[in-house]
Amino acid sequence: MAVLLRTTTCATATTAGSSSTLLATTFRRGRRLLPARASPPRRAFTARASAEPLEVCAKASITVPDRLGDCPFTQRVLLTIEEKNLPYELKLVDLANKPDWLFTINPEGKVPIVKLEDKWIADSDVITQVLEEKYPQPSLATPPEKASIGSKIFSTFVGFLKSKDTNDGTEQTLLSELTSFDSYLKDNGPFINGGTISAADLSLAPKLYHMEIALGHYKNWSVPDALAHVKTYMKTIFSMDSFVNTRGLPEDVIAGWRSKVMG
Ligand SMILES: N[C@@H](CCC(=O)N[C@@H](CS)C(=O)NCC(=O)O)C(=O)O
Repeated sequence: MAVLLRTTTCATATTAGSSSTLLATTFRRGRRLLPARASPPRRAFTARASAEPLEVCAKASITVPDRLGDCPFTQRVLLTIEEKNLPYELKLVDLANKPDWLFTINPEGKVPIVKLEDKWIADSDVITQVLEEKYPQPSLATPPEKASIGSKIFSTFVGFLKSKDTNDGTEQTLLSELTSFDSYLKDNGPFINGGTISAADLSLAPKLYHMEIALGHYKNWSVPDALAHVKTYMKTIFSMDSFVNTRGLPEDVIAGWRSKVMG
C-alpha cells in the first residue's frame, strides 16, 4: 500500500512575477511518513518519481490551516497525477482572499492550475488531457464513447442540493441519472471502462464524494440501497490510496456548499 512522504517548505511564486510567498507541500510515494526535512526521498521510486515535482495550485482548506481544500476539479487533477505515480507540490490558494499572482497565471482566478514545461495550465479538462499526452503510462484514457457516462450526475446533484421545493422534481432527476449509471455499471462495470479505472472515473468520483457529504448534511439524503452498483463504485474509489490522499475534509465540503444551499 502506498503511503505518502510529505515535506513542507515555503516557495515563492516567481513565475507569476510576484513576491508573494505561499505554502508548498511536496508529496512523494514511499513506504512511511517522514517528519519534515528528514532524509531525502528513497531511490526505490520509479524513474519518473525522481523527476521535478509538478506544481499544482489547489484550493486551501478553510477549516484547517495549510491543508488541501475541497475542490472536486482539483481532486480530479491530483488523482490523475497520483495514478500516474508523478510527484507533485501543492501551492495552496485561499480562494476567499485570492492573491494577485493567481490572476497572472489564470485570469479567471480559478484552481486547479498546473505548471507543465514552464507553462501554467488551467482547467481540469485541459490539464488531465495534457497529462495523458505527456505521461501516457499508465494509460488513464477513457474511450470516447464512454467518456460522458455519469456526466449529468453533478449538475443534477447541485440542482437538488439548491432546491427549496421538495416537489420540484430535482430529487427525481438526480435519482434517474444515478439509476442509469447503476444499470451501466451492472452491465459494464465495476468502472466506467470496465475492469480498470480511467479518466472518467477520476472526474466523476470527487463529484460523487461531494454529493454524498453535501446531500447527507443538508438534506439527510443518501444514495438508495437499491443502487448497489453505484454504492459499491463509490466505496471502492473512495477507499483508494490516491483518493484518500487527495480528498477534502467533510467539514470543508459542507462549508464549501453552504452559500449555494442558503443562497
Ligand atoms: N472548469 C474548471 C472549474 C474550476 C473551478 O470552478 N474551481 C473553483 C474551486 S472548486 C474555483 O477556483 N473557484 C474560484 C472562483 O470561482 O472564484 C475546471 O474544471 O478546472
